[in-house]
Amino acid sequence: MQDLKPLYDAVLTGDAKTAKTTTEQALAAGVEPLQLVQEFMMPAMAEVGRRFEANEYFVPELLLSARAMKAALELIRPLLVASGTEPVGRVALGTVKGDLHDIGKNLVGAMLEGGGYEVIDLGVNVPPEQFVAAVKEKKANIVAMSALLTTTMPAMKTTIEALQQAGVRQQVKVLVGGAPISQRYAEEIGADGYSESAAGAVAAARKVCA
Ligand code: B12
Repeated sequence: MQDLKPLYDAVLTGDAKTAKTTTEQALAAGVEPLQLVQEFMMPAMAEVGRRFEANEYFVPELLLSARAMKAALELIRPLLVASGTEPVGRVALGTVKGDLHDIGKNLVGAMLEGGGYEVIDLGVNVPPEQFVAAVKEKKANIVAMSALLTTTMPAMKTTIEALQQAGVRQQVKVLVGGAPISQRYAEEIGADGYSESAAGAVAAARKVCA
């Protein structure tokens, strides 16, 4: 198999151009898209996080790495998405209020689409009212929230409360995820499902809707 360490290095060093060309070459050579994400891109992002924590990387490096990851993901995303089938459910997906991290959310969205769900991507920094509106107006039957900051985790609870207050909590299932989230936290705030990975998000969606 082709040496894919350059993809890992490109994400780690924030080299979007190389991330894109290596991904293109790997896909052309028949490497599984998910393998690129799980074995090279995500470990590189994890190392970026470690360096940030160790004060070896700062916000500009994070941004460059995020941009490189996005460039590669743009090529991979369409390949994860299934085509032509009736959606098995409609998901309102967003990163909660105050939080701008969207790499994980985008991956979750692509996997859910690949799993046959219609995804309404509300973007980042999504206030509770916007999730409520998506349920009411777009008839989403799953609300999927992502949070990457310990300071924005409580916005998940606030959103669940807003769904309750709007009288729509019973008609939706709520999924939560993101690096600081755990099964225990999901249960604590009254979410219906949790997964630590994008692949697991599809299984979680199926489970809560079963
Ligand atoms: C890239 C990055 C950024 C980029 C984000 C770019 C972008 N477009 O997303 C930028 C530079 C903007 C950024 C900014 C900040 N960041 Co930042 N960032 C990261 C970093 C390095 C990687 C995150 C990432 O993309 N991971 C890769 C993806 C694929 O993983 P993931 O998001 O966890 O998603 C997976 C799962 O969690 C799950 N999942 C995710 N969402 C969902 C949802 C559902 C429903 C389900 C089921 C599953 C699921 O599936 C995904 C795929 O498997 C992390 C470190 C880390 N290791 O996580 C820090 C990190 C999250 N950031 C951190 C911080 C502190 C910040 C800033 C406050 C820095 C600052 N001083 O300004 C700001 C906050 C800005 C804001 N208001 O949001 C801290 C958070 C600490 C904490 N405990 O809260 C971290 C942990 C770094 C650290 N170790 O200190 N950041």
